[in-house]
Order: sequence, then structure tokens, then C-alpha cells
Amino acid sequence: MFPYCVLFIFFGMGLHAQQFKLPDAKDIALFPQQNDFRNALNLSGIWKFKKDSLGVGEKEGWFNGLKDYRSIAVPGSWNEQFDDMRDYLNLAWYETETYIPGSWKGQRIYIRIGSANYEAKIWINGLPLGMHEGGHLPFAFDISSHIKWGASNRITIQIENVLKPNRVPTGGDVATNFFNNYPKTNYDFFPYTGLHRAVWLYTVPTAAAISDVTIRTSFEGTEGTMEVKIEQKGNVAEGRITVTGNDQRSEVSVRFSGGMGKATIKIPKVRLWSLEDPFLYSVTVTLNQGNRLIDRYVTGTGVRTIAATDKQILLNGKPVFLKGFGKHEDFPVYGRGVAYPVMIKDFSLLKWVGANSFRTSHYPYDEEYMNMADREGILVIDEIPAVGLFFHGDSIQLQQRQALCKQYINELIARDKNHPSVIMWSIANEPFPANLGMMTSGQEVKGEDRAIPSLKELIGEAKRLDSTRLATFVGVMGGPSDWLALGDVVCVNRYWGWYSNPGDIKTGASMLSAELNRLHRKLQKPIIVTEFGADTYPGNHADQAEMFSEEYQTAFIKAYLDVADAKDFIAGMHVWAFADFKTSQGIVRFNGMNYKGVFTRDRRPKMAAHYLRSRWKKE
Ligand code: BDP
Repeated sequence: MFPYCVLFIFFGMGLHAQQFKLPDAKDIALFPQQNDFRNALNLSGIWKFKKDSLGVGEKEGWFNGLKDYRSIAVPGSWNEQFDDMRDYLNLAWYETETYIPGSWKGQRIYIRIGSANYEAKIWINGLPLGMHEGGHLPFAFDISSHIKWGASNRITIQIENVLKPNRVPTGGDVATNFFNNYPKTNYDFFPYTGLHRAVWLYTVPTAAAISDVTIRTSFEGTEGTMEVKIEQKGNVAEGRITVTGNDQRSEVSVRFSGGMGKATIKIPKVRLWSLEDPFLYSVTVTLNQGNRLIDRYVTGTGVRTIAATDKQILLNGKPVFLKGFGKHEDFPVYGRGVAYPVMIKDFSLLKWVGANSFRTSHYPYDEEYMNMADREGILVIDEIPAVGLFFHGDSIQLQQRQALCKQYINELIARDKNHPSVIMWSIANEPFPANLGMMTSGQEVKGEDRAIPSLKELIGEAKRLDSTRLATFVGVMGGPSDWLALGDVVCVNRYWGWYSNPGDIKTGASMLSAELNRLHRKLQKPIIVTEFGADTYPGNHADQAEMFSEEYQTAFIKAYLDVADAKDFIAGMHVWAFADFKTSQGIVRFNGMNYKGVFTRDRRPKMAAHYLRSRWKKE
């Protein structure tokens, strides 16, 4: 076995790995934009696709053109598009061809891949370009030197999603796999695989280009402030920032030094971004050489602040209570791919039910979700794909997971930092101690010593990159409270009366109440119950609430909301989950589904959704 591995690694490194670049998180800071200095081309559509179950594609040079391929939709998961691919997570290849418009000549050209789950390698015209690990965040590469003009260009992407304990999310033969499921994920959602979001080609000006814009907002009295930091690739000395909106216009000039420029813009009679009035200002940044414009990037943001006291979350200095859900990107047939009608529907249902927030459980969502949340006035807890983290066992694997989590935090904050809707970064969902059983009592277990420095480092990384938002992680039932002490806000997922004390909502609710009191006494921070809920088969009714019936789900949710209402330190209640979603097969997952949605997978309301609407719309 050993010599084979050595040979394999040598072979891999010699021929390929060294030639593939790793992306720079900075290159995803600005979403591709079409304007008078920039071009953008969305390559969504039907691509060529080929399964590589024997792993021979690279050796056989499949990047020189796929033979015997089939057609696949991009974006979309491959698992439900074919009858032989549902549980297939190993290598497969995507290919498309496109001309690069002649008018793009002389500009720097990039490829941006919105989401390739889990690991991807890219070739352009048969030449190796780059690779990326992590399935839910974008990455971009400069492809200018790979391009053929006046001819069709081949883009080849190899993807695999093999479940392994040193990957994040974790899977495969994990030391404590209490899920006992197939495919063997260490998390409760289906390991959908493929190109899940759009692939873009885009240009930036060659001489100098805006490469990042970071906007921090605050206000005092009626005056708003935007602190804008601009980075450029190039050496242009001057730039301008123009903020417009609410019939006002403010313009300032910026001087660059070392590729970086900063300016502060004051907005008299500011119109704040709030739930009731999610007002967005438009921010235009330009690079200028004398009177000549070199580049332009237009973005938008809202002026708002976010903070936490020992009991509450404050939006613009006023307490805000989060009503909403944990969600998934999940829909029949296209899996984890993005389809905007469903996204629009989800926002309209969030409004219908009276929610004001959601968590991007358990990974960052497509950029358009964030734009929608900004426009609709929906608050977001933005989570990296760190689910199923654990701290026992192999320490090399632990370091690998830690490095991935740091990479994801950097990528997520680079991507989402200007969204007013994002109020909190979540650096993990339910990291778990080794001795945690599936059904625990109301007591907490002791965690591994090395968990605290790891979690602290990740929260610290989020704070280092963005000190204007709250940072936290989401705790598992029975998890140690000294871990929870690390976040600005305590977030806990609780299922007393479901996984523990099943069938007994009354006992479950009193366990919840006692535990929340204990946690707040000890931690003195606001608490959000980021998950609570019950699997409910739609249409299943019982005259006395019984598990899996719509009545049980409704009674469970009601009991939890009643507990929260009686405590002044609860800052939010997020029902698990917004909609039913697909997961791996296992004996606790009938149909390979998690049925805790208050909407069905095709977005029809269950009784609990009507109940929530009657309660949340009134408040
Ligand atoms: C929580 C997880 C979530 C699961 C949920 C459940 O955070 O991903 O789907 O439990 O069991 O532990 O329904």
C-alpha cells in the first residue's frame, strides 16, 4: 500500500498539482459586473458531462475534449439529473465551449465559479489553470494567458465530492458517526455534487482595476457615515466615490498609496437600513487619471449598525428579535443548484409567514440570496460550511479542517462584507464533543480541551476581518457551555421533546426553559434558539398531538415560542426548518428526507406555517 501511495502522490505532483494555481480570496470580492469598463458573460446552460468512476480522465487527457459525454444542466446538482448518479460522489467532468468576444481584447479576463462542490480542477483549452477546495463559495482565476482569440475556447472542470474526515463539511469514516447513514455524511443534508451556481467570464481593465471595496457604516443622530476602503490592481493615484440615494448625492475623491485608498463620506439626514425600510444607497467607485476614467464599479449598501448587549441584539441601537428559520438550498431535481424562481418564492413565503431573518445553514448561499435579503429587509446569520466539526482523533486532520475553516471565513467575508442584511458570522454549526450521544439528557457533556483554542481562533479570524458584525457559532444539544461563551451571541439548537423525551412536549419545553435560564445566568449574553422543530409528514394528522403529525409540529413550535416569550434575554427563535429537504438515507430519515420543514419541499405550507403566520404577523 505504502509505495503505491508515494508513487501516486509523486505522479500527481509531477504532472499536475504543481501546475494548478490556488485562488486568491481577494479575487471574489467583487461580483462580475457589466458596465462601460467591464464585461460579464454568464455561462449557465447545457454543458457536456462525463462520469470518471475509474479516475482515468486526467491520464487520458479528457481536458482535451470529452468524448462519449452526456448533457447536463449548469447550475444544478448531478445527483437527480440522471438515473445512475444519485449516490455517486466521485470524479466527473464538465465541459463547455465559448468564443470570447473580440471586443474584450486588451482587457484582463477572469473565470468565476460560483460553487463547485466539493473539489474542482479547471483547464482552459487543455491547459491546467487552478483548483479549489470547498463546495459553497466562489473562486476566480485570471485566464488571460490561456485564451484563444477568434476561436472557440474549451473550459473543462473536474469535480468530486468524496466524503472524508479531513474535509469540511466532514464525512466518510468519521470517528463518531452517529448518523449511520448512506451516503456517509457527518451532517444532515444530501451531499449534492456538481456545479451548483453560475460560471462567469468577466473582464477588468488591464491598466488598473478596482479589486476590492469595503464599506463600513455608522450614524450619529441624523448623520450617517460610510467609511470606504478601495483596493486596486494597478498604480492609479486618484479615485472617486459617489454615494447617491434618497435624493442626495455625496462625492469625495480618494488618493491611493500602495494600491489602497480610503475615504469617509458623511450623509446628512441619513435614511437608515432597517426591517421596515431596507433602504440601499448606491456607491460608485471610479479610478481616475486626470479627467480620464480608468475603471468603474457600482455597488450598494445600507447604513446601519449592529451590536449586542447582555440580553439583546440591537439594530440601529434598537432591540430586534429574530423571527425566522434555518434553511437549505434544496429543491427536487436540481438539488443544491440555484434556480431563482424558488429563491423569489422563498422570500415571498418568509414575508407571508411574518419572518424577519434566516440563517444560511449550513453553508453560504448564492449571492442573489444576499442581494434579495438586502432589498427585502431580512436579517441573515451568514454561516461557513463548517458542519460536523469534531476535535478528537487525528491531529493532522484537525489542523486540515481548521485551515479549511479559516479559508472559508476569508472567502465568505470577502464575498459578503458589504451586505447590510448580514448581521452575524457563524463559524460553525454544531461542532461536537466526542462523548455526545444522539439522545442526551438535559445536562451538558465536557468537551475536548483543544476545541476552545480552535473555535476561538475561528471567531477571532471573523472579528479580525470584520469588526463591525457579531460573530458566533451554533451549539449542539448537550454541548459544553464553555464553548458557547466564545460567541458574541449564544446560539443553540434544541430538540428537547423530539430527540430527547420524544412525544413529551411539556417536559421538553420545561427542559428548554431550565436550560436557557442556566445558560444565561452563566454566560450573560443574548441567546438565539437557532434550531427547534419536529419531523412532520405533510397531511398526517392526529386528534391528540403525536410525533410526525402536523399537530405535533405545531404544538412543539408553540411550546418553544411560549418559553422564549417569557424570557427577556432571548434574542431570536429560528424554527428548523423552513422547508423539507433531502438528506442521506438512514433509519431516522424516512424517504431520505428531513421533514422538519414548515413548508413542504415544493413550498406548500403545513399547519405549523399557518400557525407561525398567525403568531408572527400579529407581533
Ligand atoms: C441539527 C442540525 C441540522 C439537522 C437537525 C435535525 O444542525 O442540520 O438537520 O439537527 O436533526 O442537529 O433535524
